[in-house]
Amino acid sequence: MITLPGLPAADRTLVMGVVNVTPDSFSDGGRWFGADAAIKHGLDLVAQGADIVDVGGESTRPGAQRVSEEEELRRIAPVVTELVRSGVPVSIDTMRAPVAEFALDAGVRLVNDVSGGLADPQMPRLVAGADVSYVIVHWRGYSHDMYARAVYTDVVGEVRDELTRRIETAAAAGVDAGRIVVDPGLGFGKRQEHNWPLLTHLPGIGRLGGRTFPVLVGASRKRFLGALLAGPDGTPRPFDQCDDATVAISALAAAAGAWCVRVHRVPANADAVRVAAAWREAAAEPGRP
Ligand code: PMM
Repeated sequence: MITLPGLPAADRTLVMGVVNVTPDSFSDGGRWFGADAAIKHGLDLVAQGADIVDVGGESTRPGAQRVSEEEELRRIAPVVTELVRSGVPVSIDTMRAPVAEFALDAGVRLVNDVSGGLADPQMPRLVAGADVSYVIVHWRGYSHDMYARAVYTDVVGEVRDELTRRIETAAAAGVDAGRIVVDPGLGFGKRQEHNWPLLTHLPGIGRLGGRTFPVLVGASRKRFLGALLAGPDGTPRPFDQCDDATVAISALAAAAGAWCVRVHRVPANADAVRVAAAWREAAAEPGRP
């Protein structure tokens, strides 16, 4: 397993628990909107086995409109500050450099930029100047019209090419390639049928430009799972009934060598990554036919 400086190290895939401090997030919007509830939820996720807690103040659910920078900061500031103070390894989920800057000053260990540096060109330079890792997510545009950009002839190849360009931009701004994590951006400018080949090609998603990057997978409660599990009349399964499917993806992604899975419900996913680690270890034993 790849180890990143300043982040938890384990001989298994890491589990990132999600704290969305938003009234309208795709999968848990509104539940942790107040700072106190969000802080408690972050601490609970750690107690349940999360290795990292990802705090976000802007919803990226399909169709979502942007919030102002002031509002995003107001939402995340007390949560990031208190979780860092409690010793939690915190990741900041933001596309805005000023929000990331606040979080970096507060002591977060990872910047999770779902736009991969496209939304705010200042982001890579900011990260380069900080002693942290940087998640570059594949993204083609803001949520309000992201499905218009979901046009691919070879989704795996195009995502790899576009991630490679984002990595080059980040490296040119001074980001250490050894601190970069890549993420195929499931659901971001992708229709249902685009997500599955990305999942089945995870090792290739991480092998870019002659280097191997750690891969983060964020499948938790996403629409493509609801669509997969639709009822007989075609009604998608509600997102909060997709946690078992998320666990299945975590096990498969971890068995394929993912560095980390980003999930809303931690306990069963924490078990799944341990099952996968045992699976990988047994599979790697020499001498078997
Ligand atoms: N997905 C969401 C938010 N942040 N970050 C990364 N690195 N990867 C993702 O797939 C991702 C993310 C949207 O999910 P949510 O609003 O349901 O938490």
